[in-house]
Amino acid sequence: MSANLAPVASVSPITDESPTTDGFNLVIDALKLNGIKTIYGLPGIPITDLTRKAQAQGLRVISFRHEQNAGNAAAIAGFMTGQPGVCLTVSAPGFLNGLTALANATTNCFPMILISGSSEREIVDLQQGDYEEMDQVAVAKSLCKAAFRVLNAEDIGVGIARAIRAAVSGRPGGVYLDLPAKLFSQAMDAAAGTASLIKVVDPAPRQIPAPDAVQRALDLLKGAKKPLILLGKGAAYARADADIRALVERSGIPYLPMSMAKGLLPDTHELSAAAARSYVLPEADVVLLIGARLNWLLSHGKGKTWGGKDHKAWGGQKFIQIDISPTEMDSNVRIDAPLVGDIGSCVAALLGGIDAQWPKPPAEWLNAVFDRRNKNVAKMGETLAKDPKPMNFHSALNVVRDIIKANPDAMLVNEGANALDFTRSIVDMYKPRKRLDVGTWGVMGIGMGFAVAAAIESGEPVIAIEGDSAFGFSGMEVETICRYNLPVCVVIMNNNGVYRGTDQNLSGGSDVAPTVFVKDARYEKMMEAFGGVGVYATTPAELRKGIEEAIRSRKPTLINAIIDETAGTESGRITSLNPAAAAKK
Ligand code: FYN
Ligand code: ADP
Ligand code: MG
Repeated sequence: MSANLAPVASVSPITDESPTTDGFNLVIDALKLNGIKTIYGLPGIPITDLTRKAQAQGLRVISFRHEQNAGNAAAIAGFMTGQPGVCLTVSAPGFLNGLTALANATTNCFPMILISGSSEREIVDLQQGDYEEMDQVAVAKSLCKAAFRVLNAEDIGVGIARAIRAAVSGRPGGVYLDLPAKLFSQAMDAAAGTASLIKVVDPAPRQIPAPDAVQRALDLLKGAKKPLILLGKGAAYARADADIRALVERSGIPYLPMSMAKGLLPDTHELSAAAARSYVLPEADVVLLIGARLNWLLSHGKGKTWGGKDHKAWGGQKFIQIDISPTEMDSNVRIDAPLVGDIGSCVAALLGGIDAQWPKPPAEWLNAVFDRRNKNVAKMGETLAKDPKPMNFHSALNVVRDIIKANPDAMLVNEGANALDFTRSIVDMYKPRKRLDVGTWGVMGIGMGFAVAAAIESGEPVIAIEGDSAFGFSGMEVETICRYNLPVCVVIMNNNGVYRGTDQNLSGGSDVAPTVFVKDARYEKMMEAFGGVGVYATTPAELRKGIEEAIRSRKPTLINAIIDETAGTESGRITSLNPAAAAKK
């Protein structure tokens, strides 16, 4: 047990006179003691009363229509706040519905705690067929950082403290906490109960990098002819915004933001190389990774994307990697200068070595990068200026681009294939942690869960740019958005199907192709059904009016943006991952 934990009080015998508490209250008190303000969940056996009592005692309880969406909300609340987001579900099936979000949180390094009620241990373990019988801890274990079960009321304080520490310390991630039904009604002496709770001290301790590791990184960076900084969502999560900006600006090194790091520095920053991505990756000689992993999104740090001869070959770059997880190093290619520690401390340490004498990168490199970038930006400008009929992704997203520029505090949620990829490169972000998307897994279904949490945690208007397919995974939550009257504007890029709406049934039979949906579906009526505003938009002007009005009124709004059904491409920009295409690589 950590020295930070207060000793757990022994259980005093309960007498008729002494005030008592119970498992319900202790769970609520422990969460409140640790600064948790919101529970995202779905009531039912055995946690219905927990949701009622939590609400009665001042926690905000947001009830969803499906646990996966509640889980996604909790996970992104964790990313946005740095505190674990809490999702509460019923036993077995509800628990399983929450697991996709828990696993996604772990994969993305978002701190989250999934708390599920569970059935009687004695019956579950003898497999006697209990109501919603399942060994939930065993199932959760492989999908999260840690899984705990609390059997006795006096251990609730420890259970919640351990869950919080596991979720936020080191590399953040998902944690499962199993609370069997019997626990909630267990009574104990109130004073002993209070004494058993733990307010976690310093839940995510700083991890200071070793001085020799800092020097090694500085030496490598200083000698670079074509240096590049790569910012990942770990850098956004770290909340070291000012120091990261100072590192980029003082070193004068061009930087490339990963999707959820967009806005950490404004996308319009003069050192941004985002619009020259395919140029800088193979050309750079030293790459400083800050909270970004060399996973599939970065082609594993090798192959043609990095200038390698074939898809497996090293491109010749040297890597410096800042990460809190020591075992991230060398996971894909050699890391020449590993810098293990928290991003805030590592970046501050690097800054200590970057003084006025620091050599700016060679002008030849900077000119080449910025020429390429400026050309791409100009080309994009020409495309965005067009007004094709019907509307396409570019002309629709040009509107969103203007609106985010005018409302830089607004939150942007984004999922889909083409709807995701086009939004990422067209819509500039200006502030950190405003862009929330499908992340490391490319998971569909995060949309409405993320939108709900984004509105609740930030209080800002939320614009959710959704592929019509992506929206379908969580669409029922428009009722949740209306019920809590959240300032969410959902924009569905409706091209009648997955990728596009034009595929044919290859058998010639009467079923439509697997990727095709009902033509001209009226999604906006779903929002109207629950009292929100529905807009049918066939032109950029109608779309603009709809989003601007949604931001002004803060009313739940769904805009059905009718996009040319031929406009999308298979899998957006990751067509190469389709097996037939991958086999040819
Ligand atoms: C970027 N670009 C721009 C701009 N920003 N051009 C002009 N102006 C601006 N502001 C250029 C950039 O240089 C690239 O062109 C291109 O636009 C795309 O940029 P992006 O998005 O940064 O790069 P890319 O190649 O798409 O990135 C690879 C990736 C990304 C794997 C990191 O595709 C990604 O995050 N994908 C997630 C996909 C996903 O999860 N899908 C969900 C499943 S869909 P070039 O430099 O010319 O290349 C199921 O089917
Ligand atoms: P992206 O997908 O944007 O490239 P990833 O999710 O792949 O980002 O990488 C994020 C990385 O950031 C992970 O390796 C994680 O360990 C690391 N990380 C997260 N928070 C911190 C932190 N506070 N300090 C250091 N590293 C962190
Ligand atoms: Mg579509």
